[in-house]
Amino acid sequence: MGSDDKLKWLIADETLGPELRSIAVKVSRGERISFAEGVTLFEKGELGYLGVLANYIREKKHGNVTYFNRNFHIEPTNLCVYDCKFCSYSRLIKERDQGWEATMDDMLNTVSKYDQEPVTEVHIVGGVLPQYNMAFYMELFSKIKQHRPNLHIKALTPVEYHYIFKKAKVDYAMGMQMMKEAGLESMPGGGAEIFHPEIREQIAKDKCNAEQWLQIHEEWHKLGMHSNATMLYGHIEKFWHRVDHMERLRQLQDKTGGFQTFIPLKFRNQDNQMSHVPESSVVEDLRNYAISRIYLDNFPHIKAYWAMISRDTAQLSLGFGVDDIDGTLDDTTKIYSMAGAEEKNPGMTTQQLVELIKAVGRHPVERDTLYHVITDFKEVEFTDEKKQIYYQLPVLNQ
Ligand code: V47
Ligand code: SF4
Repeated sequence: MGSDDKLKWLIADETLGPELRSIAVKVSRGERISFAEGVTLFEKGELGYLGVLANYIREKKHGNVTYFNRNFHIEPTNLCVYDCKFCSYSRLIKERDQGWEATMDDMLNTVSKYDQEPVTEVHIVGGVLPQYNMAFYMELFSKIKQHRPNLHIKALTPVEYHYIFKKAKVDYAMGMQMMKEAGLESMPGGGAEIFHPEIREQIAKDKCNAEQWLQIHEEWHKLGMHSNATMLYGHIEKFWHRVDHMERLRQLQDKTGGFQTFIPLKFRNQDNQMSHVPESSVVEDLRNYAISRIYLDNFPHIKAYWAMISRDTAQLSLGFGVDDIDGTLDDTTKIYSMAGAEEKNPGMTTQQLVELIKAVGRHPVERDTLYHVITDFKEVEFTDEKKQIYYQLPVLNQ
């Protein structure tokens, strides 16, 4: 049975309550659901029901296609002037002996390490420290672009931008323009956490607030540029805080159209100030992906960040609205392994990612940051010879 038939069958199910049936009808007509209906989905939607709705939308938008990209991470420092309660990664400045502070040369050396690798993107994000100021990042971005012009720079979040622009006394519009001129091409989705102040003030006090986060993305979108958005869920927030978070994103997206991907981030509780808070179950994670897909009708993509959940959950998520499973990143990212993610040394080869996607009947496509197709892996079987061809192709394009 296809996803259309499954939705029709669900709507005809007389045991389904009127609220859930009316939401299913809206989805079948491509209509937007309301805030109250979003809360209803969280409170009453069972996994099977949510999966039918989310998979219907996913397949209308993307068929079976599942995207991934080839990227690497640079984390300039794990020291931070902020003290987010969920953060397992950051060491406050007073714990400097447990931290690292990469220099400009360290970071450029990391970029050079990938010279022979067919990566298309560098993702730069880390803690906030005074020496990583506006001038530093502008120089870093322009040196990376000089070294490898086709490497897409996806870097920093409104948490860093708000901090460095304030210090440099430039407004958000001017600041983002200057970053663009220096070589920034996209903004990752981090720092969003939960927007509502009732929660944000308890877990991420002092750093940029919801309005500032959204305003920086808006200024970036006004320049014709793209970004992602995240939501850190499954801790002390209530369901309606999640809907509030998505509602604010949906409204900004109606205005600018600049968001590409929504990435729900499951709260991991190892080694942080919220270790007493239990983690969400896999069922709750899948429900959350599905509701994100249903609620955010104007977001093209929903991403499961496989390094944070298990590979099995990443595979399952492809039936619950997810169409992107991030990148082949190697073990350069520490944020998640330090928070208790399943993947201690996150890294998957292209072959592993492709096989993981094919194993659940989906169609793997390697994309660049802006979702242009780099390689369609539908028919590709990995013989040794092919492996070489596919590893070499994008390098030749640099
Ligand atoms: O903002 C920190 C989260 C985010 C924990 O845009 C935690 O493509 C769970 O945003 N448990 C940064 N999450 C990472 C991020 C990201 C990752 C992958 C791809 C993209 C993209 C963006 O990590 C932070 C915070 O929300 N985080 N600590 C934790 N204990
Ligand atoms: Fe700093 Fe980011 Fe950790 Fe907050 S989440 S303490 S801003 S590194």
